[in-house]
Amino acid sequence: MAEEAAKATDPVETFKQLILAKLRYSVGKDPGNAYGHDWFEAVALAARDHLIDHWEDASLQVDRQEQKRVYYLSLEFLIGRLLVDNLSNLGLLDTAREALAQLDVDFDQIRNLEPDAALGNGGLGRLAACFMESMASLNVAAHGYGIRYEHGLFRQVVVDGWQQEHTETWLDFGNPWEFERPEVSYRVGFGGSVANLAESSEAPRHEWLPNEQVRAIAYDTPVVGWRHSSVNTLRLWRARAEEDLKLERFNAGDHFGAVADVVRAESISRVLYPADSTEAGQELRLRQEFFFVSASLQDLIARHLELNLDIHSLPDRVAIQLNDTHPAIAVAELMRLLVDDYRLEWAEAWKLTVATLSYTNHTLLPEALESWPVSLMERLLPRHMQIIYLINSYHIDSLRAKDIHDFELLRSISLIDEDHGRRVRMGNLAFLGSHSINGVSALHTNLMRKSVFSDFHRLYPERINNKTNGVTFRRWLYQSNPQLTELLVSAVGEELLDSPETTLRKLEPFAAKSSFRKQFAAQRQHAKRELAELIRERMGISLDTQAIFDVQVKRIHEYKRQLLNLLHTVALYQAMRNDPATDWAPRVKIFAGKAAASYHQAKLIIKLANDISRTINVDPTLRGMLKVVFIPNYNVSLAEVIIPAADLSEQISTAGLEASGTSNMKFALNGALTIGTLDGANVEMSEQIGRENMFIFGMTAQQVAARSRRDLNMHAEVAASERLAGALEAIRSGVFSPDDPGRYVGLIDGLLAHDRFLVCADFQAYWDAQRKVDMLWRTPDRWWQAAVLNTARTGWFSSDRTIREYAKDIWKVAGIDD
Ligand code: B1N
Repeated sequence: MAEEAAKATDPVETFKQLILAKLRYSVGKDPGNAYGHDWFEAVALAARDHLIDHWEDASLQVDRQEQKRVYYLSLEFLIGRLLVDNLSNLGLLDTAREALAQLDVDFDQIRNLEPDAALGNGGLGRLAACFMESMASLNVAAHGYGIRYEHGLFRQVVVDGWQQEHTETWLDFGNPWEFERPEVSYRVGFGGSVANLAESSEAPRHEWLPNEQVRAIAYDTPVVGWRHSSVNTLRLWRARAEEDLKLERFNAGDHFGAVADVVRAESISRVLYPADSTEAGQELRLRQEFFFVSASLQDLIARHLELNLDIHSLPDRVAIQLNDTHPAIAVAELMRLLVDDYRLEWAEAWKLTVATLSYTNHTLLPEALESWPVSLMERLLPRHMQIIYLINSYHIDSLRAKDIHDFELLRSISLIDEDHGRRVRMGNLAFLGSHSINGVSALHTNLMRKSVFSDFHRLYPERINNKTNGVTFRRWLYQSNPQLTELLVSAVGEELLDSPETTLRKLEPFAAKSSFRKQFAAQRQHAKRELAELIRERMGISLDTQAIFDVQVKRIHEYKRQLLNLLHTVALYQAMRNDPATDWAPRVKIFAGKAAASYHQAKLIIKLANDISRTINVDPTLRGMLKVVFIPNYNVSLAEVIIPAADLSEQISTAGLEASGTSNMKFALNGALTIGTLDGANVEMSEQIGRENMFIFGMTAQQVAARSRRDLNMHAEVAASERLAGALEAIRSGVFSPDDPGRYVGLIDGLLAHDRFLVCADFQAYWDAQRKVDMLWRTPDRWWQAAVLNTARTGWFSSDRTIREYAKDIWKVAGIDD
């Protein structure tokens, strides 16, 4: 009897019974005939029950305490897998592991069956996911709003060294984390005309009469904070046609025409645009942007009014953060709702809009700044186009009233670009409609003040502020690197788990302890063996885990300079071959990342990495001193395996072009040393970690800016460096592409003639920095001392710190946990 009673209160036993119940009644299987995925689903559903209990409480509490709510509008949420994240934040990870073990199921096998939710391209989308987790952990009452893409970022397959894109199908087996809310649905209009309803004596009144309506259906995913502090909601919208079938057409025999509207409407939430730091620029993209913005604004206003609050109090209870300009149409849509639907005076509506909205800029690259042709806007969103014209003219009037008449200034801050075929500048719209505009690292914010928004900054000097990015340590340390976490906890105590930002610093003295350094290095060995095993399984390449694991994983983009890394690889290869007797530090060069499908140069760089890998890996003269691997299909779950295994983190963008970077922080947190330029958040990392514990090289942003655009011919640089010339010539002449010797002629000649990203100009400095890497590697005491200090001094880059700053400075939300 006592045994029975003990069993009933044993959490492992309770969780086990819950899993079995889910398996039987929700999945419809018995343990005897369940597949791995069935078990995954049963465990996820069991975890979800626990989430729900906390979820309801959290929402009621927000209303009772009259807390201000934060709405994070983002076209991307790069979430990855959720099982371990949720279990570990609920404090159920060990319980679940043990319960499954008792059922003879291997937890580590089933966790890998969860598909990645890849609803984002790269850093911007992953930042949104880290922020959602941090907001829940800090008890900020927040909703994420985005699109529930049926297909996330494409699956990258590498065939004969070339990238191919395949549709990603994360929803094939359903999604146990989400709740469909068919009752939460809004109409979103497109096209049509604008009616003027005013009687002659009244003020003008307008009504938009769209000629197309699409339904937005809500899908909610609970987001639980650390130690289930609170549970927030990620609400993603799916597009549906108003009518499933035009029966009249169908009966008339037009079977395709009968569903044409369905296809047109539902294409809005079909697929994520695979553009990262480049403009997507197509009509469907604008439809996606307006679709999710309109549904989200309607939803949050409805929630506000349901609490019996007045529309005038919107900014007191609501803060809306625009993640880049992708949701910038919110400025015009909120104005339309306030003026046309809620009948507010223009001036009052404008005051509320600016007080409610704030905007984060993530890039200064001119090719990434969004603008839409006026003609497209007029056709798709005629009322919004009118409103944009009105905002623009009221703004210009207000400046003239302040005696500002400078034509060039007025031209540069205009919402309409008149020079490139009349386009609406979404950055300017977002700036003007927001009370706060922030950059994502100190350098980036300063450059924003000096470049894209310099004129706005002169007019509104208080608006631009900096919020340096951060990453959630729960995912990027505790979950992805449990061995290191355990070691850190053994050194500085359990406190690390709850307040890593302060506790990590206590690790500093351990950097001087040889026994601790050895344990730190042993942990790295463990992670390297796991990665090597993955690479052997997937690619048949075996690696020496004693070699430096030198890693560059991120989107493939010219400004990120994977090409610089490849030139170094080739130059190192040639040096090793010429001088095999030298005691070279063995290296494994690891690359991964996706290229936008239409970005030909980036795809050629992937091919080059694969060509170089193919040649070098089989060269017997190297005796395994150098290996090159390009791991296909980089995504969040692969990052979780790669980052803990890195010795060297490559953050080598042309200075001034990477707004922040966030993988740089994840690598340093896990103890990798950074080789990098003074770009983005690398600058602040070097301040926190100490330049002596990193390998900083190359031109500064100032030097890059000073180099004239006409002066990008690199023949002088190449003539001055035999090493660089040798590497370029080997690639150009087909050493790595004997099957197609001319493959890289254009690439290399282009680089010599016009090296926009200054690859050649930084080559020598990069080479020298890499030799310092070799030297430090040969003195393990010093290497591991620096590695420990990297981990110890990265606490500031927690996204909890970032979110606290947003909460205090921008959203003005009170009472969050410290
Ligand atoms: O945002 C990250 C930064 O850490 C990176 O430095 C920055 O490159 C990245 C258009 C973008 N900027 N712009 C984009 C993404 C998708 C798209 O369609 C632009 N991504 C970034 C987080 O701050």
